[in-house]
Amino acid sequence: MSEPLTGTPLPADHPLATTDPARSTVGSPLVTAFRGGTPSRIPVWFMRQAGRSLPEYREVRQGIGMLESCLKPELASEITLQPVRRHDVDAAIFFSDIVVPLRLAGVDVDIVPGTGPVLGQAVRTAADVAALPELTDESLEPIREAVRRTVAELGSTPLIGFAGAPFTVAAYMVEGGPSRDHLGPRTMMHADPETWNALATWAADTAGAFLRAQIEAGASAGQLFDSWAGSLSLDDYQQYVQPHSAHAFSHVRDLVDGSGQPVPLVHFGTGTSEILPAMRDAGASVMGVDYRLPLGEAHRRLGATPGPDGRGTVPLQGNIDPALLSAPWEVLEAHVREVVEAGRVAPGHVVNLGHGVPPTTDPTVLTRIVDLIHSIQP
Ligand code: 1CP
Repeated sequence: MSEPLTGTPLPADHPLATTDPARSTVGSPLVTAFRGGTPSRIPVWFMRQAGRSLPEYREVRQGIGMLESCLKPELASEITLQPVRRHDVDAAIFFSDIVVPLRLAGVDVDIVPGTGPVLGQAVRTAADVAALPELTDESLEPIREAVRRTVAELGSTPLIGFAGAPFTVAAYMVEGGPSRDHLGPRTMMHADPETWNALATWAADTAGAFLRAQIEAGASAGQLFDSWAGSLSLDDYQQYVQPHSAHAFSHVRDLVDGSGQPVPLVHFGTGTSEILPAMRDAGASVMGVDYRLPLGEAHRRLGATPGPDGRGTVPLQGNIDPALLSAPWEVLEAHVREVVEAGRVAPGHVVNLGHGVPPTTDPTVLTRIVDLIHSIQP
C-alpha cells in the first residue's frame, strides 16, 4: 500500500516526519492501525474525550465561553491534553469545534450551553451564501499555535485534527442552529441546488483549510465529522454531499510523511450504515463506524465495493455503544471484548465509541476500558 513520493512533504520536524524517536508518531499504535499494520497494543481513544465528563475540564472552563476557550491556544492545548494524562488513551483529539473555522472567518456564530452552535442569521439564499466571508490563512494562527503547544507535550502520542464535513456544518448554517431532521439543508439541495452547491463548496473549503492548518502544525491524522449524514438517502448523499466531502479531503490528501506515506484520514458519521461505502469513496483511508452496525458487517459492506484506490477493505474505527458506558461493568466489559474481537476482521482497528462520550459518563469507567483494551493481545 506504499504510494510514490509525489505528495507535499510535511515539515521535517513534524511528528510524522521527524527522526527523533521521542517525538515520532509513525510507529505509534494509532498510526500503525490506521495504516493497516499490527500495533504494539490495541489503540483506543474516545470521541468527545475532552469535555464535560471531566472535572478538570469543568474547572478550567469556569466563566469562559466554549468558542473563547477554543481560541485561547494555551487553554485549548491544556484541555486537549487532560484526557490523555488521565486515561492513557492512544491519541489526543484537538479541542475545538466544527464551527470554530466559521467564527474565525467572521461568521456570527456562538455555542450556546445546553444547545450547541447557533448562528446570528441562518444562511438560506444565494445572496446569503455570496455574502459569506472567506477564512484567511492568518486567522488560523491560534489553531496552529494550540496544535504546536499540544504536540510539544504529547511526545510520541499522536494528535488527531478534525473538521466538520460540509453537510453537517451546512446543516447548522441553513437551520441557524441544531435540528432533528435537517429538513432545511435537505430541502435546499433539491429546491435550489445551485445555492446548496455554493454553500457546501464554501463549507468544504473552510473545513479543508482548518484541517490542513492542524495537520501542518503537527497533527498526525485528520478526521472529518459528518455526524448528521445519516439523515440522507444514498442518492442524495452521492449527488449532493459526497463530492463536497471529497473536496474537503482534497485540501489535505497531498500531504505525505517522511517515507512518502499519506496522512491517515478518517471519515465518521452516525446512522451511516446504508451510505458507508459512499462515504469511504469520498477519499478517507479509515472509516469510522457508529454503534448501530457490527464491525464485521461494516467490513463486509466496505469490501463489497472496492474504493478508488482498488483496495477492497479499509481499517475501521469504533464502535462501543455509548449507552453501555453506564451499564454494569460485566455487561460493558463483555461488549468491549466483543467489539475488539469483531474488529479483527479489518486490516486495522482503532477502538472508539460509536459516538461521543455522554457528559454524564463516569470518567473512571473510560480509564478502565482503556486498561482492558490495552491488556488484550493485538
Ligand atoms: O461548553 C461545552 O462544554 C460545550 C460542549 C461542546 C464540546 C466539549 C461542544 C458544543 N463542542 C465541544 C468540543 C468538540 N466538538 C470536539 C473536541 C472534543 C473531543 O472530541 O474530545 C469535537 C471533535 C467536536 C465536534 C462537533 N461539534 C461535532 C461532531 C462530533 C459529534 O459529536 O457528532 C458536532 C456535531 C458539533 C456541534 C456541537 N458543538 C457543541 C454541541 C453540543 C454540538 C452538538 C449540537 C447538536 O446536537 O446539534
